[in-house]
Amino acid sequence: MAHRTTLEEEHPAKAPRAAKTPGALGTARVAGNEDRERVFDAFRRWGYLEATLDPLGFLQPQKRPELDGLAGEAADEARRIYCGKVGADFMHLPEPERGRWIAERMETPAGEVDQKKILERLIRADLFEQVLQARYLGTKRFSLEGVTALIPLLDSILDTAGEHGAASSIVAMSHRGRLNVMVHAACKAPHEVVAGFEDVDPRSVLGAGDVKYHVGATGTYVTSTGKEIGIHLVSNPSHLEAVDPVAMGRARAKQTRAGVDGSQIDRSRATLNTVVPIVMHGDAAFAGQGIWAETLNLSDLEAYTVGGTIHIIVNNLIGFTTRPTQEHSSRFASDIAKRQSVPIFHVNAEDPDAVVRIGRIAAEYRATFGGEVVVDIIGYRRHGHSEVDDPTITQPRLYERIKNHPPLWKIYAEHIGVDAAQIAEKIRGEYEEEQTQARAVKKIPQLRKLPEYWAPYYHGCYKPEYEVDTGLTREKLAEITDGLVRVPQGFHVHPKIVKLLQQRAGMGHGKRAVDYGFAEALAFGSLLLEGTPVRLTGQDSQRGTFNQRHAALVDSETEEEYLPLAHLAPNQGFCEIYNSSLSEAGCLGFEYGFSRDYPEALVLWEAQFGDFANGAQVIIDQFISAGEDKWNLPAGLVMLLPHGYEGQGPEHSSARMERFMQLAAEDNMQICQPSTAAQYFHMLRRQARRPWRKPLIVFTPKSMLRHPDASSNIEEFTGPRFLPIVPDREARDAKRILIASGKVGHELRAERRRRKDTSTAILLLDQLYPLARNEISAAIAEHAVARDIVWVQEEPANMGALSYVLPRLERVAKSLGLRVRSVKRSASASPATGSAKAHELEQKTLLALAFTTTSSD
Ligand SMILES: Cc1ncc(C[n+]2csc(CCOP(=O)(O)OP(=O)(O)O)c2C)c(N)n1
Repeated sequence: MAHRTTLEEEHPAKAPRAAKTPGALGTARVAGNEDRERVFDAFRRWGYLEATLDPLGFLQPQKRPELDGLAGEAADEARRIYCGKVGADFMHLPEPERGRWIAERMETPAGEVDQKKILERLIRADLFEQVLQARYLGTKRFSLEGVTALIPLLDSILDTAGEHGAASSIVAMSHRGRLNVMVHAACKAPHEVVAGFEDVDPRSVLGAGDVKYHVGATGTYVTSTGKEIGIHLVSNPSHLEAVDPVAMGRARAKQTRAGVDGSQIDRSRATLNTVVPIVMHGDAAFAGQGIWAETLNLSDLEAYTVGGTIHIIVNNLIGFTTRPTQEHSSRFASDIAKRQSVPIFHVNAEDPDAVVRIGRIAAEYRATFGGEVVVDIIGYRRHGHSEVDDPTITQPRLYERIKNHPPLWKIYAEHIGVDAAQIAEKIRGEYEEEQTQARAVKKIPQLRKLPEYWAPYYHGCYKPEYEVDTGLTREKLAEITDGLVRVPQGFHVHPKIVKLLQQRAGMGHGKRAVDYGFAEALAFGSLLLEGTPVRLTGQDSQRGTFNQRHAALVDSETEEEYLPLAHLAPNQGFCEIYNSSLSEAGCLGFEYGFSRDYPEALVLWEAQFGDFANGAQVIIDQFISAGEDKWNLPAGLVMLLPHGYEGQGPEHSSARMERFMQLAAEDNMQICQPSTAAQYFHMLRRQARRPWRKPLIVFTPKSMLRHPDASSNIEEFTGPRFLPIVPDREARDAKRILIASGKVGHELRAERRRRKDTSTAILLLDQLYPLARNEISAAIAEHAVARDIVWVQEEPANMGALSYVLPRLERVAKSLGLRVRSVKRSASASPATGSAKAHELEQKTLLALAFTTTSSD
């Protein structure tokens, strides 16, 4: 039988999840008050289920046996408070003081609200949409109508946040009501926003730019007491919820800027309250999207906390054509937030006074406890998913009801006894005038601008003048080394780490070759001493997945942590190196966001193995790769992706290099695979010291981390620079030139030694994008008698850098009169074999072929 739901049957008897902390809140325990308290506690716990939350009445109150039969003065009062137009769902909070605080707020009579102002805002929110509807029929704008109380809700949150010290707010949201928010919260001039509908200058955005309901906006909101709050509406892709971690990372960066003093960061409540993150969600997306669940889990972690985000679910009880019974296995879309200490306030969107009150409580809660809070504002969607969509096909009864339902401002005007017709006409006139102005606009206005801390940096296409030298003197390297191997008095160092520190001391003083782990520490240490902050996060990144980093030393008796990099000198840059939660999309999105607002810092995210980065594909595709092209927004984030075929199976080998190569265009990113420790050092320093800010994708080694062939002599750290291609000065009279990147290049060199081959040159391509054609030409031209060029990669033919590199190498080779062939594994659906022995066989064959393939094959 087909699944059928009648409207009234929706959410039949889905039991809410059991609360985590049963028991009374313990407020006002005066003798004789116990009964009253018991009654109140029952309503505090279950009342939200009986609240009247849906203006159209589809989401029926759910009767609870615990509240059945409770009568008397206390029960009446508690019912009025907890089962009205607000459903406060907070008894799952494990901290009793938070619960008490909320109960007290709920049980104290609501303060005055400015009803005239609320009415005006509701009219504005509605008529802004209507003027657009009248003028741009058949154009998508994702109207807010049905949940216009969002605008007074934002007013209330911002006004309250202002009282608690907010100087700016990072605001993220999807399509629904975005243009409305741009005008009424980010306070952009309506004609600038409306100009997006005119599409006046298509040539300026050929192949680039984004649709109007995705672009960001910066503006200034003035609170009811005249305080200015900078609003940063974050640009976002269509991918719902993908912006959540980005907004959080941006907020963290801005809070860090507000609290930083040299190497120290003040994260007091007062500092965190200066930047307030507000994230708006659709109900279907909130319940369904994993990236949001990952982001929520970051909220109370030291590495990520922003002192609480205020979440608003703009809940129209529908997702495109899908009703809630098909969207979430819970009564409310918001229930996922209950897994953490997050209060949820459901509020009927047609009680604007209650909405405003809840906005105030939510913002106060965040300012007081530094925790996440959810406001689930429940209304409806007046039109189809977009305005060109006919919703009567899928929800005929719902839309019949909506058709006859007056706009909120009319209901509210009547409720407060005001004749709003004149105000409405005046406001309509204003927006029509703005619309006329929009038609005169010749060029689509920039709704946002980069903050001033971006002024020293460039983006766009690469220019050689951006290059800088990255070498350091031996003395400087020795000085950094001494700082890196120093531990505080009384700190108990693990015996293995004692040895490691001794070896590192030897490396930095030129007594033994420097490996990758220490090369990285030298790069970070040097940058920190130059004042560049360093922030690195990833799974197990403090120690390093391959036991290579040891950035945080652990006291073997107390488990206390010590970061030598954070204690090099009093006036150094701040250093944050954290183990991340086990998330890719959430954590990578966060660091992208952080890098967007901290161009002075070297910001790195590390995958456990590069292959896992595709869990964050949406962040890679939508932000890192395309962010500059769509929104003209630069970022200097570094992604570290362990790579290399070492017999560890299909998910621990490839890092999906082909995906990054395919995304590369218009100098949107850099893709590197440094072949030696010194190359890694120069590449990291270049990324921070060069004024050009671009994402940097790095394929990092695994087995080569400590391999002598990839280690570097200390002299190589003295300079001058990173080489995009490492030439071969060993092979004389080479007839064949092998070009490879990463570990396989070293294996080819070892194979050459084994074969005592003197007729093969091996070039290591350390920068795959942008491809340095001149340097490649020059490195090839050093081998004048060579006839063949062979690209060698470990990946199958349909993967790796081959599709990108080969045609470009062919062009270079052609100009030199040479031919290019390639050696690779056969095309395969899976990146690598699961058998270590099969891997060995394959690898042997690959190396042999590289030395035997000829142009006549
Ligand atoms: C990740 C992702 N999947 C699918 C879509 C296509 N899509 C656009 S809007 C929408 C429904 C969203 O519903 P909801 O979150 O409730 O927001 P509303 O539009 O109702 O405000 C869908 C499925 C998308 N934009 N992003």
